[in-house]
Amino acid sequence: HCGAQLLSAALTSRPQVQRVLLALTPTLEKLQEVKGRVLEALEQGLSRQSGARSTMQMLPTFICSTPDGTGETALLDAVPGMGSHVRTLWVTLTGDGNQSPQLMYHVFEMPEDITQGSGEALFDFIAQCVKNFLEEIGNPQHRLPLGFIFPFSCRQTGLDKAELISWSKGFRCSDVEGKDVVQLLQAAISKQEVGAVWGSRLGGLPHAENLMVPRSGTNCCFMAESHLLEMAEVTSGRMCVNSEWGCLGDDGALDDVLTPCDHRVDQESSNPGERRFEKMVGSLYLGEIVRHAMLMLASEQALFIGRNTSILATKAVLTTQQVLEIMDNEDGMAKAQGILEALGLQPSERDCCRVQQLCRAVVSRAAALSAMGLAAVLSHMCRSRQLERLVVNVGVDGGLYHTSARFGEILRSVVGLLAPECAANLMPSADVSGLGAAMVTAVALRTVAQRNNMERLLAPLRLSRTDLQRVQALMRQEMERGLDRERNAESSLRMLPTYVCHTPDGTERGKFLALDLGGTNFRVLVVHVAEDNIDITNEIYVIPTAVMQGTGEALFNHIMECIMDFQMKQELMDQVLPLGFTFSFPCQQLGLDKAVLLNWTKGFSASGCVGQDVVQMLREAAQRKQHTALKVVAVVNDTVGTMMACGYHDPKCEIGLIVGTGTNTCYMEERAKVGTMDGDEGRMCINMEWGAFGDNGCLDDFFTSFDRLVDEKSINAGKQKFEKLISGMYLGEIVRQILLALVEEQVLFCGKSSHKLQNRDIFQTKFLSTIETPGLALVQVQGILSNLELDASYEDSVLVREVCQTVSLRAAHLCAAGMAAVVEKMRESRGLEQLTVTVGVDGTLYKMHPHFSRNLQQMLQELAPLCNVTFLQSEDGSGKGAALVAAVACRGADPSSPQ
Ligand code: 0WK
Ligand code: BGC
Repeated sequence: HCGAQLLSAALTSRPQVQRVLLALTPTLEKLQEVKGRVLEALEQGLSRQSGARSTMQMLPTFICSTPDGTGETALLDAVPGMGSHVRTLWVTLTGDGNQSPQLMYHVFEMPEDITQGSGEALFDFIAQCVKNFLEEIGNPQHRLPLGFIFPFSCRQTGLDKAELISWSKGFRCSDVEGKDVVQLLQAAISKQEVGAVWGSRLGGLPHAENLMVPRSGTNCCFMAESHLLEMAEVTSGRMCVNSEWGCLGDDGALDDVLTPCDHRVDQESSNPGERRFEKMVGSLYLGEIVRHAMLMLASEQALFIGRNTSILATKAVLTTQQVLEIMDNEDGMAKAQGILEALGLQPSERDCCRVQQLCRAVVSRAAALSAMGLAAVLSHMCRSRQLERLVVNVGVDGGLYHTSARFGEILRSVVGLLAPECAANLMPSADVSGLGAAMVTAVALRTVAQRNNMERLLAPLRLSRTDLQRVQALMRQEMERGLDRERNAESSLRMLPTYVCHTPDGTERGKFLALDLGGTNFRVLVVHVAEDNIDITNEIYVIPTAVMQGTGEALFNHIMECIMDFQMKQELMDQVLPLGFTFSFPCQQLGLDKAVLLNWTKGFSASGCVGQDVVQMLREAAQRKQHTALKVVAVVNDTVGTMMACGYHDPKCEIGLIVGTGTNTCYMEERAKVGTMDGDEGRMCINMEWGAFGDNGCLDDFFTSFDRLVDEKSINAGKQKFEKLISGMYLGEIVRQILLALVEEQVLFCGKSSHKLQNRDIFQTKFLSTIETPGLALVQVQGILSNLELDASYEDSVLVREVCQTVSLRAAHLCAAGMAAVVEKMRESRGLEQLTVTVGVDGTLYKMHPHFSRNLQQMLQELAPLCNVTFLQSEDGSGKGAALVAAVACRGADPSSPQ
């Protein structure tokens, strides 16, 4: 309604006055339109390419967190305030949610010439103020972190590194622009031998994500999504961005809002053409705008008619403070009378009324334009966070906001009109800048401490290239030992011959039953291998944990019930189809259809199975069920099944890799290299059982305390060590252990864990895939954490994501190191310069994790550059592979069919 009042006042005035008041009262449509331009400038400013062209510089501040109420610190601030003083503060935060910070401060008047003198003199003056203040507060012995507020536009390259871009607000010190103001103050402080240590450079307000400062100048900062802030090279989380929106319009984008008065204020300013927006809303200029409006109307005989108005040609004769007084509803007219008389203008009542209208129009416009700018920032935040509705606190400081209720009203209401999708809670700030710098320094110290603790805890999980080459060499050594009849027992790799000597050649034919046990799901399949395609029908059955960990008899009974249920449903009860059995556990293969279980893995522990022929156990279960329609012709490991299934489509597929619940690899080895078997013609597929790599201690250097905790609490402690660093059954648990440690160290969730997080396996590996999904809004990460009853802040989500990334990257790299050993072995076994080979791969982790496969392949290329390795994801799982092995077995058994 302020706009309406102004409009009605305008419409009842003399045309000249009308013209000036209307020009100073942009309509809502115009504000909406200009908001669109500001949004464009804002997003342009964020991007590296177009950033330089934008009038919104969007300067990174390297502040990536807002205060969380923890972290006790005593700090020192130095604030060269606007115009004529430096304020030094001693702030103690007591970690009580910053409810009662203790503050002591001293304001040092700054001699006028300092603002126009040398930069060295300015910083020496500030350092002297700090020294005097420390003496005043009794020179505390312990060194204090120092926060420094420098309210001029700077290009920040670190929390404590900022180059002055340009002076403003009347400052003109030489030899500072383009220099790091932190260094300049540091040098001045060292000259003074002051005890204070270093902190940060920008101020803020607790719990507010935006800070808007309609002071002598104007500016706004906000917590932007880091991945949009290309100059900052921080990809996750948020970072406070200093918009420097004072320069809006320097490219002409506000020319349709600027009035002749604004142009005159600009021409008379010390930096014509620059900071046009600031010159319309900053309190340094409002008095000048009104003066020029009065001057213009006086020259058009619409104000102070017949008076000598030459005084109005004098700069700064009307202050913004006076403008605010004249606006006052109660005694504004009297104030106007007094002020204008003091200027010798002998104002009439009408003159006073019109000057009051001008003052109100100029201040209302400043509020409306600030609201338009803030609305653009809020809409950007809402959009960039993919939110329907943004609810945010905005810290507002500045004389204009604090002293003019009308300014605040217009700011609030116009923001609501221009950004209806945002609920912005404007929080007036008392003494914000001093406390703000203290907050920033406290937050900086907290985030630096958190970062250091995070780095220290995660460092053992970050494997270097040398580490990975060592793992590769260890894997190779264990492979050689495993293939050597004499040294096989020393190796943690069993290198089990599988009796599969060929990969499919496309001549396989027939209808087969297949079982696929050992992964996430137990599947029964009927596979029809025809000339031009393979037709598969399958059904997934659950193996309850009680059955997995019960008796062997019960387990195989359960398997038989599933087979019979499937045969029933597929009307196969009367057909005795050859069956291929994918049994994804370490087995000593004694023939294509004979395999003795060596030990269980992946949470299975059914009794009475280890040391038994699993095919025989299945046959006995069939007998117990009087079921005759069962003819097992082949038992294979899931890696072999996967290799065969992919080999059917790509003859170069000679390796099978599983990265799922468990992990393992098989590959086609030269028979001559398999010392544990007779014969040296052709090749033999070797099931490496690489999950057990390191069970003999050769990998212990790479085992972190978290891995040891996961292993100790597993049902097969000391076993499957490599698997426990890589596979889906364990990654979530490793992350959980790390989160517990980070909570312990006060790095996460303000040191508060939850009952749920104490539960084993509560942090599922699929959470890693979700949390690491590119572009996933961190609010969704907070969603996963809140389901674990963890009160996660935004920063917590960023840190949790980093933990997940570190754990999954290590897993992918360890897999790459293992695979590099395999392909290099094959290349050398075959005496090749270059090896070209395909890896058939399956497993939920490999397939579902957003980065695992790429990270694995990239590192493999680096570790095995002489091998050109393609990864082929298996579509129908290893059941198809088992059927193909069965087909080969049947062809072998049929003397009439070609071998
Ligand atoms: C699908 C294969 C199966 C294998 C599984 C491994 O058909 O043989 O065991 O992948 O992945 P997981 O289900 O453990 O994630
Ligand atoms: C088993 C392997 C299997 C792998 C992938 C491991 O735990 O020992 O036989 O290939 O999991 O399923």
